[in-house]
Amino acid sequence: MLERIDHLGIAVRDLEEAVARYSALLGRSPERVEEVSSQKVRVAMFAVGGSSIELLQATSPDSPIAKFIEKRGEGMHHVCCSVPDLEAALHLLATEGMEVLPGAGCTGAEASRIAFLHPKSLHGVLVELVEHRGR
Ligand code: CMX
Repeated sequence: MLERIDHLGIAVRDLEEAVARYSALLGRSPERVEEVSSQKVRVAMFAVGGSSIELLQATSPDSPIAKFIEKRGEGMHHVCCSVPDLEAALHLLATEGMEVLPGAGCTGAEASRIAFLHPKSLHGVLVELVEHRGR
C-alpha cells in the first residue's frame, strides 16, 4: 500500500539559512521552493536518490511547524510515504486503529493530496501520506 518514502520533513526556523546549509551538504540547490498555504509553511525540496529532503519554515505563528519548533526545537518533523490511492489507504489504516488527523485529502506541495497520521499511532513519528496527481 505504501509505495516508498517520498520525503523526510525537517522543521527549520529560517528557510534561507537552512537552504544554504543543506545546499552545502548536498552540493546543489533545491529543486523547488514553494508555499503550501493549507499547511501554513514554505518548503524547499532537495531530491536525494528516489526520495527528497523537505525543509519547512512556518508562515504563521499558528502553523504546526511553529508549534513544533516552540515545543521541541528544530529537527526531524515527519516521514512522508507515497500511496497510489489516498482514500483507500486511509480507509485501511483507520480499520487498523490509526488516528487520521483532520483535514485529510487537502492539497499539499505540487498539487498533491495529503493526509497525516498522529504520532501517537506510530510510536512518536508523524507520518504524512501523499498521493501525487499527474506523475
Ligand atoms: N512528531 C512527533 N511528535 C509530535 C510532532 C511531530 N511532528 N508534533 C507534535 N508531536 C507531539 C507533541 O510533542 C506532543 O507530545 P506529548 O503529548 O508527549 O507532549 C503531542 O504530539 C501533541 O502535540 P501538541 O504540541 O499538543 O500539538 P497538537 O496536538 O496541537 O498537534 C499534531 C500535533 C501532530 C496533531 C499537529 O502538529 C498536526 O496536525 N500535524 C499535521 C500537519 C503538519 O504537521 N503540517 C506541517 C506541514 C507538512 C508538509 O507540508 O509537508
